[in-house]
Amino acid sequence: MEDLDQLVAQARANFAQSATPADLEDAKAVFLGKSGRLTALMKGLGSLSADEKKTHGAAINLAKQAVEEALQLRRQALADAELERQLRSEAIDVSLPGRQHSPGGLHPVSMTLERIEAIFGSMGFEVADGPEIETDWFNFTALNTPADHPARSMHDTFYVEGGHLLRTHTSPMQIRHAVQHVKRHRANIDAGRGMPEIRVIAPGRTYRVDSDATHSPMFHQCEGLWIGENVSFKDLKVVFTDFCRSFFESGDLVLRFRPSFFPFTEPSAEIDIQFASGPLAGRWLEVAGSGQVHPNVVRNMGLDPERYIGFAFGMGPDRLTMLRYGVNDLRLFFDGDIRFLAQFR
Ligand code: 2U9
Repeated sequence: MEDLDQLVAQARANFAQSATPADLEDAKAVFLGKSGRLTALMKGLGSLSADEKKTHGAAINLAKQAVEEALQLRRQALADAELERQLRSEAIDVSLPGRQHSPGGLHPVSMTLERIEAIFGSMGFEVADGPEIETDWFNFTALNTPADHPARSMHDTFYVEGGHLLRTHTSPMQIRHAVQHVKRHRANIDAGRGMPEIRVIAPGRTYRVDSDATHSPMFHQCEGLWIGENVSFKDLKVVFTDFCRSFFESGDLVLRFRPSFFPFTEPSAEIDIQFASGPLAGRWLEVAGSGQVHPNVVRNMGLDPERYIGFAFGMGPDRLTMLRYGVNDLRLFFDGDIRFLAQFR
């Protein structure tokens, strides 16, 4: 009969060389499978005498137990190794520093828009909203812009299908707000009971065909409008002076109003500011345009310009932000470079 000791030693060697559970199952089959070597020896007992069956059978059983024990030890060893591998691959080194998620922050121009809204809100101004894709009427005609005005030309304005355009200023929102306000109070106005004053700002994105260090195709504007039965240029000077001193946190900042022309205001004036101290001290810096709303525009709101009068202004929040933080290239606001934007967190 085959040397059982050699068989058991061979089985242990094969199991030890089995690197995976599948290899081990193949090695097991060589000894314990249906056509395995130990199974064959058991089948061979049938041809022996009773005494030989007894002694050989016992020896084969002992060998089978040894092979099964070796098989079980190797299975456990492979399972332990696999568990160890998993633990290593999923191990978390708790001594590592946490992942730094840098906190977000508002865009500097958004901070400026919020600041503008808060300051004018404290003076009783509402905040208007409105479409960025506008009609010719609300963007130009309602604002007394002549049919042949250069601003209407393609080289200044982005036109889209159907004769619509990307608004070139936020004035359309002012007109829309005023028209709605007048409609709401039409009965009282016509009955001579008047209406609550229109006091609104209109911040938002505007679009012009232009691009350089101080111009971007998309930029921001904020306009203001105060219409009542007796709102004068003096009121404009007081309101805008208060706004600038609050916005720039400079109580001794001074303004000057320089005569100018806009189709939608008459008289019109550019507004310059001058700081008494700091890096920009002594220089006149243009920050806005303004004027008394043109009678034609008052009429386009649905009001009688003999009875209703007031002022309007327009400023550039991007420019105010550049002045406030000393930024010298407008394009930095729109490049999306976190290294630049993180400075304002
Ligand atoms: C209505 C009536 C009048 C808004 C005004 C300006 C003067 C002005 C620009 C200056 C450069 C905006 O910052 S900028 O891009 N604006 O100069 N805007 S008066 O006048 C209005 C608006 C709405 C119904």
